[in-house]
Amino acid sequence: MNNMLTLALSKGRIFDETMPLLKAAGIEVLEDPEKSRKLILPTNHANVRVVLVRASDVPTYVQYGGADLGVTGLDTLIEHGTDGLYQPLDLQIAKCRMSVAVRSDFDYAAMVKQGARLKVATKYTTIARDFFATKGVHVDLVKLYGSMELAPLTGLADAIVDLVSTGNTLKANHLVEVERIMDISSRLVVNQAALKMKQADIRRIIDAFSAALAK
Ligand code: PRT
Ligand code: MG
Repeated sequence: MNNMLTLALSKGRIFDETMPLLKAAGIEVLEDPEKSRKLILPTNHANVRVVLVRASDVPTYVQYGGADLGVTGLDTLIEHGTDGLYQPLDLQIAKCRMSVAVRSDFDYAAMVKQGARLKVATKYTTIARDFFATKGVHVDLVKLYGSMELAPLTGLADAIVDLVSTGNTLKANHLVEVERIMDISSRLVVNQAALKMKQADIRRIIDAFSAALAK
């Protein structure tokens, strides 16, 4: 088991968009996570396996060595912190942006100019706190775990900080994007001890991924 290489992925867009990169590295996952209930998926390499974890658990698995490497959104990585994680590559997948959104009838610019205290609901409290601190805007943060769009509609908050891709979810809930905080994509993260112990195998994957990205 000691030469086993374990890659942590989350189901959905990260799994789907990592597959072509793995293929470029000669690695093929032998089971479809949408059809199987297995959490450990074998590959065509006896010493490479994929473990399926919640997106927000990927950095934890890699940090503590439950997986040697993983793929995680920059949003998740910032919120978790980068201790013990080597980040060799921006994989340019699962792209979106982190934005501030408000109800279309809320005058965000005026509130910010007046130095008002904004109530902001988000799952991304670290990113939100840093962003508004840099702007010098006073905020009360309300931590949520999902459906952020509902917060301004129910009076729970004035604004949300959330990921936006097409913008369709905001539009469907009569919210408008008023600031773009940062562009988001997914990163390859590697356990720092594994990087030393399994250097050749991990290097091979990093090199194959970066060659595929350069195309
Ligand atoms: O869904 P679950 O609770 O299991 O976990 P998760 O939401 O953390 O995982 P997942 O797989 O949904 O997201 C994994 C990563 O994909 C995130 O950490 C981001 O880095 C990235 N990503 C890229 C996105 C999106 N695009 C995205 N659109 N993550 C979430 N969304 C959400 C967005 O917040 C909005 O509510 O999808 C909804 C639809 O977006 P629109 O703008 O296209 O309507
Ligand atoms: Mg999701």
